[in-house]
Amino acid sequence: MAKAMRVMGENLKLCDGVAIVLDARCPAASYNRGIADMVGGKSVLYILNKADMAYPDGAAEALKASGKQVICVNATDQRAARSLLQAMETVVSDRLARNREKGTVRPMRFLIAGVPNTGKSTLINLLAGGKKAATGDKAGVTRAKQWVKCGSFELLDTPGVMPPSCENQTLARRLAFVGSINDDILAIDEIALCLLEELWAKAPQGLKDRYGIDGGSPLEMLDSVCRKRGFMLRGGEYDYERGERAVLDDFRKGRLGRVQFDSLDDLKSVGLI
Ligand SMILES: Nc1nc2c(ncn2[C@@H]2O[C@H](COP(=O)(O)OP(=O)(O)O)[C@@H](O)[C@H]2O)c(=O)[nH]1
Ligand SMILES: [Mg+2]
Repeated sequence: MAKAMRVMGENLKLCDGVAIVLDARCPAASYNRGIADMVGGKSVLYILNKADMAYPDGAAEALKASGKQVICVNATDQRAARSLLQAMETVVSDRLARNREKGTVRPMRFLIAGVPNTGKSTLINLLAGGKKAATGDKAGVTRAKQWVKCGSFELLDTPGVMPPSCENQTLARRLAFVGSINDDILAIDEIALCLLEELWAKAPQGLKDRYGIDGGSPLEMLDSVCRKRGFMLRGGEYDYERGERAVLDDFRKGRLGRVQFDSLDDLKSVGLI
C-alpha cells in the first residue's frame, strides 16, 4: 500500500494533470486525502463516476463551488467519452497553450487516480475506445503499470492499489458497500445489515420493491429478504448468510436503485469542500 502511493508519487511527476476518480454515491468515502497532498500544484479533474447509480444531491455543485473542476459520468456509457476528453482538455488548457507557443507537440499525460473499483480502468477503456486496461468488480484488479494512448492524451491507470483513507467508520462502511474494500477482509454480516439500514434511511424504494420491506430493524429487514427470496435452512430458520450476500450483490449490480450516501458534511469532513 505504501509502495503504491510512492510509485504514484513518482508517476505524478511525469503527468500534466490528474483525474481523481470518485464513486458518485460516496465521493467523500472514496476520496483519499493522501493523493490530494501528493498532487501539489498539478491540474486536477474530479470525476464523479457511476453517476448512473447515484442519486444526485448537490455534491458536484458543492465541489464546483469550492473551485474544483468536476464532471459526473457513467463510464460504461459510450456517449460520456466526448465530454470527458473536453473536460480533461480544459483542465490542462494553460499547459497546452504554452506548449503550442513553444511549438512543442506532445500528448498530455494524465494519471487516473482513485481507490479500487471506482471505474478507473473502465474510464480508460472508454477513452481509448477499446479494451486496454483490465477491469473487474473486485478491489485490486489493476496491477501492472500501463500508459494508454487516447487521442491527444496518454493515460496511466493507478499502478498498484491506492488504499482508501477512512478513519471514519461510517465512511469506511460505505466503501465496503460499493465494493472498494475487498470482501475477504470484511465482516459480511455487519456490512449487509449496515447497508440495509442506510438504504432504508436514504433510498427505501428499492428495498420495498425488491424485497417487500416495510421498515423495522436491520435484522427484520434481513428476515424480509430471506423470506422473499426463499433463503431457508433445513430447520426452517432463515439462511442469513445467503440473504446478506444477496443484498450486497443486488446493491452492487444497481438492482436497488440510485442512492447518495455521503452528505455535504461528509464532503467537508474529508476536506473535499
Ligand atoms: N454502472 C456503472 N458501472 C461502472 C461504471 N464504471 C465502472 N463500472 C463497473 O465497476 C466495476 C469496476 O470497474 P473498474 O474499471 O475495474 O474499476 P477500477 O478498479 O477503478 O479500475 C466494473 O464492473 C465496471 O463495469 C459506471 O459509471 N457505471
Ligand atoms: Mg482497474
